[in-house]
Amino acid sequence: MGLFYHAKKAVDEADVVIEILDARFPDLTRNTEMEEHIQRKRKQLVFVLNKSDLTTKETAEKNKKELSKIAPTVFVSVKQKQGTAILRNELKRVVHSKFGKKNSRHRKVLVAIIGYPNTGKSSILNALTGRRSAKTSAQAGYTRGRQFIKLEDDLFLVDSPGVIPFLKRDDIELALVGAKSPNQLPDVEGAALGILDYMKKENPNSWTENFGFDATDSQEMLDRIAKAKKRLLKGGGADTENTSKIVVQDWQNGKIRV
Ligand SMILES: Nc1nc2c(ncn2[C@@H]2O[C@H](COP(=O)(O)OP(=O)(O)OP(=O)(O)O)[C@@H](O)[C@H]2O)c(=O)[nH]1
Ligand SMILES: [Mg+2]
Repeated sequence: MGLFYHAKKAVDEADVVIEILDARFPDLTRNTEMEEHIQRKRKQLVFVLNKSDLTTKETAEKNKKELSKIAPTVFVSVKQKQGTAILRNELKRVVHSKFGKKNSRHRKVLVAIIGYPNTGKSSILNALTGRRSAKTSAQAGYTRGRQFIKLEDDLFLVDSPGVIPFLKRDDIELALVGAKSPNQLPDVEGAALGILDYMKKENPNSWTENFGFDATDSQEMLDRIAKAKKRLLKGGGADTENTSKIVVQDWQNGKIRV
């Protein structure tokens, strides 16, 4: 069965659905197709803004305020071990308000964890249970099926594969939000240039802050990064292909940021 099958099935089986968003790009990592499905099926939705260590507190707060108009929202950084206790409490609150206190439930309650590839679904599941039950990876598209993991007696978390909406075909955007790894991008150089353009637009000083120098445009910048990293072709020209892979990877890992 395909990845989408498992993600949709996780939603269908669940009582509560947690959608994990990237705190840097909440709008670009929302799967509105899936949200409509969640709404049709009358499942309770909770938003999690993960990787909030890669954004400022102000941005995280602003995004939380916006999303809270739609569904309960919690921001988390698995990396800095922040927000997971709050998320666990929020989850219990939502489950209790839906089913009453534990003893009156009489059946298992399932909480599905869904989201774009690489947003940290499996990491959040592990942070919630305090065990390394789900495998995680910097490679987008790592989780391939559903996995059920016990949080407490009759409360189970369901990990699911990352999915993107069917109509999302923009590789630059998917590279930007980390949903496609460098080896999944036919035009990795285009993606690197797109990321550099995004950085410049968000913060005009970001090239200097991250690389120690500036350039007039992203193509020149990529060339200069290649030379600074000594990524050169045989003839001495810049190896932009390999440099692009590094730029995309470093961006997705948060090693470079705006
Ligand atoms: N900086 C930062 N990185 C994180 C955080 N949470 C997860 N990551 C990293 O993000 C990458 C993806 O994490 P996963 O938990 O595998 O993400 P996923 O959503 O399960 O990914 P798929 O199964 O591929 O859809 C890993 O390299 C994690 O270490 C976070 O809070 N901050
Ligand atoms: Mg996963």
